[in-house]
Amino acid sequence: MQKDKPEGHIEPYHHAAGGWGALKQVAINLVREKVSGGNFRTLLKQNQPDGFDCPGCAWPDREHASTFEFCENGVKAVAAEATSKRVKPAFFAAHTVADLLRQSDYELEQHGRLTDPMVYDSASDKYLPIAWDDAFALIARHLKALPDPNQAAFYTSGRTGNEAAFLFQLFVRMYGTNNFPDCSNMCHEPTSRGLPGTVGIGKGTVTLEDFEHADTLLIFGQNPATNHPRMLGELRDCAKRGARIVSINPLRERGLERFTSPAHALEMLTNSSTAISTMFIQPTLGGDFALIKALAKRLVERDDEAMAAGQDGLLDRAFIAEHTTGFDAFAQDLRAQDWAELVAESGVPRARIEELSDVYINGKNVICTWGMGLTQHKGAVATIQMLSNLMMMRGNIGRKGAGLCPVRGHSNVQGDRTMGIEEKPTKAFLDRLQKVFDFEPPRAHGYDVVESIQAMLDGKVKVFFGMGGNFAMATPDTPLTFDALRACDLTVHVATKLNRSHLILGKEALILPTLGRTEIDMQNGVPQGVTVEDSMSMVHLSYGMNQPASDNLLSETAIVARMAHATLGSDKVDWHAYAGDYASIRDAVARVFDDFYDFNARVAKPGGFHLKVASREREWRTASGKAQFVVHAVDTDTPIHRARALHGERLMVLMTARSHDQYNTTIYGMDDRYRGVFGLRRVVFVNKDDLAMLGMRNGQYVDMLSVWDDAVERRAERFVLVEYDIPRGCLGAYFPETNGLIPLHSTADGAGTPTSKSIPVLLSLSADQTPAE
Ligand SMILES: Nc1nc2c(c(=O)[nH]1)N[C@H]1C(S)=C(S)[C@@H](COP(=O)(O)OP(=O)(O)OC[C@H]3O[C@@H](n4cnc5c(=O)[nH]c(N)nc54)[C@H](O)[C@@H]3O)O[C@H]1N2
Ligand SMILES: Nc1nc2c(c(=O)[nH]1)N[C@H]1C(S)=C(S)[C@@H](COP(=O)(O)OP(=O)(O)OC[C@H]3O[C@@H](n4cnc5c(=O)[nH]c(N)nc54)[C@H](O)[C@@H]3O)O[C@H]1N2
Ligand SMILES: [Mo]
Repeated sequence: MQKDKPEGHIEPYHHAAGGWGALKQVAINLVREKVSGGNFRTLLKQNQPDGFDCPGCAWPDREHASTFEFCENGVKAVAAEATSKRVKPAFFAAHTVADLLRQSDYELEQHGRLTDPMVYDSASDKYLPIAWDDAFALIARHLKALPDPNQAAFYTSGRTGNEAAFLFQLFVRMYGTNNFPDCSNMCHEPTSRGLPGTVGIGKGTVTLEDFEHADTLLIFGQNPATNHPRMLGELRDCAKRGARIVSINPLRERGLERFTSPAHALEMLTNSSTAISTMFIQPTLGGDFALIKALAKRLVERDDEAMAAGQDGLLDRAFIAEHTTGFDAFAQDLRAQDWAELVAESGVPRARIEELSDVYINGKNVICTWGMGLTQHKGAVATIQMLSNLMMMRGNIGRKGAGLCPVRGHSNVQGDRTMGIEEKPTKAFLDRLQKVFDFEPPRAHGYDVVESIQAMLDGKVKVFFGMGGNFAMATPDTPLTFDALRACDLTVHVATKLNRSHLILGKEALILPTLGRTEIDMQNGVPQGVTVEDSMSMVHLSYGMNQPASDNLLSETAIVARMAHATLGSDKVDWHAYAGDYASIRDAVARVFDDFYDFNARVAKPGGFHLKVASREREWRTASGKAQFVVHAVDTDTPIHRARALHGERLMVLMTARSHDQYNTTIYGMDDRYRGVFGLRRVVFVNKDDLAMLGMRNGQYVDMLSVWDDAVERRAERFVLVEYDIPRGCLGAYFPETNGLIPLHSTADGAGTPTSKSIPVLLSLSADQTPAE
């Protein structure tokens, strides 16, 4: 799908992350997007107390800081929204959908901002303009015609602000379903499902202030130089203070090694940099569970030795006694655990495990952070629970300078969940909604992302509504997902920019263009602010600064309100009143969620407020009222194990991750600077010794065939082999080009997250070895 540019080349990156290279890229992006002078100023307001929240990632800001928070990829996200390029009705008049389908994801993105609501016309195979009221009438007609509300699914991507998300879930539940597939199903779902079983709540326990007091940081499965660049600034400060930072990542990410802070003039002028990671551990893909269990086992063993020698133990016995249950069974399981299995499954030699264990034990205040490297695996829930166990053993939860830090993706993915975008809502939440809004909410659990796709394939879901995102490309099993969407009676996408999902049509289809967070959202003549919740549970209010990309855009909140009015009428809820004054939505939120008391008053304060996370306060919302140690065995019967048993060492495990120039499915450019890849996306990183074993050479083209227990053939073709510092048996490539290799049914146990980072594949040389044009 993605056409590689002829100038594609590989050139190892030897500099620090950040620095002048990042500044240069900022300038390039502003020019490329033709961002005008007025909108330049927007950038200075990014993450400022009186500005807007960055639509890039969910990393928090220091007090919504007083200094300019610089971030290359935040600028890219803003520039992409503030672009002066437009996709007008004339554009659609000039292109059939079949034409547009031939364009790459990169090309589709480059056309600019959507300006008008459009409806698909099958006679001409084109999108035609439609009046907003007609669009809502069309949606209402379809929704009202469904014999069962569960035949509709309502997707949310994580940029949607709290106000729109709250109103959206209220509408959908009043309509009658809990079918809320959302991007977190593909992202941190294992965190949200795993942590409640150990510490009672599926959120992180730290705030930025804790980073000032941590002496040890373990960074699991994350590439912050690309995906959370502002996190590097925080890590830099930790490193300067002498904190130990360990990266645990199969791929030796250059961006985790050294960082030049663009916010510090001296570092920039002297071209100096700060070393970030003092230690780099490279487990095999999916080996983290065994590695973390090994650290826990080593800790118990050393504690047993110390106690036998009459010394102080190494466990936080007071914490364990007062706050936890299940420790004895957990420790017994660790003592009985075979070392050889842990070493083999983690891919980390015993001596390295012991070194890492020493770092953990010597840390007085330890923070563990993690990203997609832990969550997108079959055993992700168990891995996250094991990490929680490890932290609990030394009381590293609910204490200053220590704690659990899942690093979320989309800027409001955590807030959307808090607002009730949840296919498995709790009874308490539904009861409350029922009381406040006087209706009978649906009680049956709804479909997540993968289940929604299956339901569409089975004819059980006929209407798909996407609040943002790019459902067709972000999800696994691409050809099947396309079939699923095409089987719908109606597909609707609320979007800022054109993407492939808009071209994978149900029998009828709509594109509804919306305001971005950087734009002024005027309702009844009053500019409205929206709130978001970041990865550390800070809730803040933000106002757009730019003129809207078109006069014919509606805010997401207005879209929900008008769709709700058209479908349900306004007898029970005055949708227009809510959409006319977002503060009134916040008042409703406060009536539904106790933790949002005085919402409007508290969020008016610059920087907002911290939403209570009970586990941070050592209040355990588990069944026992205590934090729970959970026993898990190493899983040695996974699709990977089974495929390896069949194919031996030629079976490789592939992970799919982000390049530096993409935002999920949005391709901003063709480079991955820190990994030294330029002008190419179809690359596959491979270990040198595996190349020799396979009889292949760096630079050759290969096809990937994924090997699952079903009989379906899933292939991805013509990827360039790039020799890289990655463990043997492991491969890395970018998504979404590789999503077709992942079957719908391969998901994380207990979370439903596609296993995007453990795909068993076989490589073969492509028939055509001539370089791309
Ligand atoms: N610029 C930019 N920013 C973004 C995004 C973007 O696409 N572009 N996406 C946003 C979103 S939605 C999200 S969820 C986050 C994602 O941010 P990350 O969590 O950093 O996501 P990935 O790029 O998928 O890469 C994860 C890292 O995990 C490592 N990894 C892969 N498999 C394993 C494993 O088995 N074990 C370990 N220990 N490591 C492993 C990879 O080498 C890689 O360094 O970023 C958010 N921010
Ligand atoms: N193989 C593989 N697959 C993955 C992953 C992986 O690591 N590997 N990562 C997964 C993860 S972590 C995630 S979060 C998902 C992401 O899945 P999604 O959230 O569905 O995808 P995005 O690419 O972030 O969506 C981009 C689109 O959102 C629209 N958009 C942007 N801003 C706004 C806005 O303010 N409002 C509205 N309404 N629309 C807007 C634009 O039209 C843009 O084209 O992908 C998942 N898929
Ligand atoms: Mo994500």
